[in-house]
Amino acid sequence: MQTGELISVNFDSGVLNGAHVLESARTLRDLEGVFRDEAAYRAMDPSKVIYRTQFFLPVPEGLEGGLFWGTTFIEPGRVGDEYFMTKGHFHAKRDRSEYYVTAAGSGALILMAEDGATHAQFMTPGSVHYIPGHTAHRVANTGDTRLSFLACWPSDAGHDYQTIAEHGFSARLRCIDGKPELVAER
Ligand code: PAN
Ligand code: ZN
Repeated sequence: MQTGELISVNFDSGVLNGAHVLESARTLRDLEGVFRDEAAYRAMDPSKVIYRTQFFLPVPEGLEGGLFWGTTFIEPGRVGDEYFMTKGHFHAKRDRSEYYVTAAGSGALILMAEDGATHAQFMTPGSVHYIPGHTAHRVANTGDTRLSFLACWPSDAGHDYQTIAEHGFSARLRCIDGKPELVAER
């Protein structure tokens, strides 16, 4: 039996194990301009890690027909009244879709169509989220513990961060009276 590039996933923590698993981290410094409360952002330690990713890329990036696999771990916390969250992106090839599956913690997947229509799906261990093409996606950790979710996406999807950097999401998930609420920006 051929094992290939075998990796494993711990379904309780979402942690990936295997020789070919890559890792990266995003600190507050990397999230400049993401949160609305600039003063709160400036008052925090820029080297604080907000989220980490592990990923498995069995084929070259950009190859049509392949699939990538990864886990994202978002720490609990807030900048002002906004929960720690991922930068968010459209796929560079707009029609490429993706699955997210929650392993641990609780949060919200914020989805924005190209016309700006935004909605959120609650994430809880075991929840499966289909992200259609042409839809920007970002995850916020609304709980008190680390949020981990698995992801599977096409190897030719690519990431368009620029559109979000320029225009943002049309709604933000804010903590209002202790509860997450999606608030329209404009
Ligand atoms: C995920 C994301 C991951 C980190 O693997 O890349 O959660 O979020 P950002 O890429 O927005 O920083 C995915 O959606 N891949 O396509
Ligand atoms: Zn994606």
